[in-house]
Amino acid sequence: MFPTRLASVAARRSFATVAPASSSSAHKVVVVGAGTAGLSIAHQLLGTGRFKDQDIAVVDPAEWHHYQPGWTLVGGGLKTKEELRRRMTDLVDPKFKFYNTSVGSFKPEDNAVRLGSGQSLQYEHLLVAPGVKVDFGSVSGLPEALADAATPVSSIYGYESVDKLWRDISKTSKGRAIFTQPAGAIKCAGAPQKVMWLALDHWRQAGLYKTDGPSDVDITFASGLGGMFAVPKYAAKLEQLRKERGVEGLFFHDLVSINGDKAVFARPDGQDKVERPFDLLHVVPKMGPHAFVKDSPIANEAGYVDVHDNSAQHKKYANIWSSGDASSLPTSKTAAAVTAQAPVIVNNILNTMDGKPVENGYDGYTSCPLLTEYGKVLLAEFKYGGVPKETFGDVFGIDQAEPRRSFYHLKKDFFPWVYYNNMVKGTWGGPKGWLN
Ligand code: UQ1
Repeated sequence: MFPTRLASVAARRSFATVAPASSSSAHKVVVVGAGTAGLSIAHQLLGTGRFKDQDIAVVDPAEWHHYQPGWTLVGGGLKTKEELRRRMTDLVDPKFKFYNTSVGSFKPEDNAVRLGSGQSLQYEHLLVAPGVKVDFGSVSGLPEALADAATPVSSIYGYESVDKLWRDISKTSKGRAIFTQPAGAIKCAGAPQKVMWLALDHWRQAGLYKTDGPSDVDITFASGLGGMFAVPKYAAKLEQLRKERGVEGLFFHDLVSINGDKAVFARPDGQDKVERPFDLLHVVPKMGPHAFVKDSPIANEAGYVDVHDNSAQHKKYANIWSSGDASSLPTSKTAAAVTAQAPVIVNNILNTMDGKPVENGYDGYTSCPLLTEYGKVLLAEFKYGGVPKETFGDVFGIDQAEPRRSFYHLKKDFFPWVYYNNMVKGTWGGPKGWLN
């Protein structure tokens, strides 16, 4: 009797692990990506109480989830990269089926996603939120320079190199520091200058940087774009700061390669390339959609998931939704944008399940808490069209283009806290406060 019982336990165990793929491959909602958008929306859906265990599947190959808005703080020596990450398995609710693997391809005509493992998942609704790829290869010589601890070349846009910038800033006591920003869409368009403002403040406090005369360290902001920021109201303030602080602005200078201690920039309209020597170089590479999104039937021409601007519903497939950096939503790529997109998408998925119309509730809200020095942040908040939509301006009648200490504490202390305690758990609505 004893051996039989053991045998039956063993049999059950092996059944559990070798169960045929089809038995667990149909879900009400499949969420691709367990980043800010994927986790917020998946947990908000679960929180409605309308889903049973395993009704929702989450797909992501990563072992770690990173609070990337905090990486500017790592660049400025204010936080460690380790304190900003969590294990995926600690963030994904056990009521989800978690496929800790990559996506191979989308089969929207069959309502299916094929995983990298070969398994197929059927869905009633699909949320596509895998983010964008940071293309370190877009600047020739960059991968090699980042990997070499002896070069003064860093990038806060990758876990491996995010802490190299602060080492370089602390080591630098003279010479030319160049901070770049590429042409094209990137995550958090303010980050390339946030780290520059912190570096400037650090050197200023160390007596190495003077805004009103010759300095030991000189600073250049080299951008592939035409100005400091895309929204006129905040661009004006940031351009004023740049001039007041004596930072050189090289606009329409798009970094294309690193040759030893020289940075090479492409110029528009067939103008000759510009070469600049540096003693410190902070690089922001180009970014773009992952190949499995770009080369799929759900992408637009640019490679982003082709959704309506105000509902996030796919333009061709009514049961596909997209949020965050991978979506075609024409706003800037931030976690703050996701706070406003998530409740709209959750409502729209439920409405569609109930045969009700979708709401066009997303107005393009996004935000950029822009560090301008240690202790101060300019809190840019805006919607589609670059129109300011200021949470505190509207309540307290203040001008958020003015850098403030209170905004600094929001950025450095409150947002990282509320992110892991509430946002990824589906209970944070950004400017709307706590949900439920
Ligand atoms: C926000 O909710 C959030 O997420 C936690 C951020 O972190 C990245 C932000 O930068 C911003 C601006 C918000 C929006 C919230 C308020 C209160 C303005």
